[in-house]
Amino acid sequence: MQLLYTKRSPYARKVRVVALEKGIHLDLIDEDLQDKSKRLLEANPLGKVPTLILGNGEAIYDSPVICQYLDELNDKIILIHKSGQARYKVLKWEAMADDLMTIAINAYMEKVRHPQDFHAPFVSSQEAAIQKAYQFIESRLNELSVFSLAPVAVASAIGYIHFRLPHVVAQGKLAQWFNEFSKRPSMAQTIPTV
Ligand SMILES: N[C@@H](CCC(=O)N[C@@H](CS)C(=O)NCC(=O)O)C(=O)O
Repeated sequence: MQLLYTKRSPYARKVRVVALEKGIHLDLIDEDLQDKSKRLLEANPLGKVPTLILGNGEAIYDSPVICQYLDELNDKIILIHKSGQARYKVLKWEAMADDLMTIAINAYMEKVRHPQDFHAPFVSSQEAAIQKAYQFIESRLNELSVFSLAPVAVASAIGYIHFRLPHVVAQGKLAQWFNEFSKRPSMAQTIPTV
């Protein structure tokens, strides 16, 4: 299986961590999002990463769907409970973490696109949303103490914020949790880089 990805993408990081934890080999194909490959544009109508291409050529996206696909490939370690309340709890955490990634990307990109005249109220509102999410996560760290896709998604989001918005880093107990979780080899191998 091939994973079209970038080393920066937090959504792709989540997928890569899932694959590493489950011992699933992915051929990583680094995409240039400023000059998308024909392969990416043919595989995914929106040209987004991550996109997974199966051996038979079928493409799978987006990251939540890829994570579910990979999780069902083997039982080495289960990251998404198979059914019931526990399953929806994990998926809800993932949804929140994915939106946190999107908020961070939007805040970062606004400054990249308009370095001289970025929309300061927009950036401030996005950064305030990140702080609010930090408080929410810190108050529920017990829900992230058992390994699943939930902490993987949350840590991938925080890792991206630390990478792109270093003035909005997590503090206190949340920082401690993040630093500890980041010691997992799957996390250490997927630290975002340009
Ligand atoms: N909902 C998608 C979001 C993926 C996404 O937005 N990826 C970004 C990179 S981090 C991307 O491909 N951007 C390029 C573009 O939108 O043209 C997922 O979870 O996979």
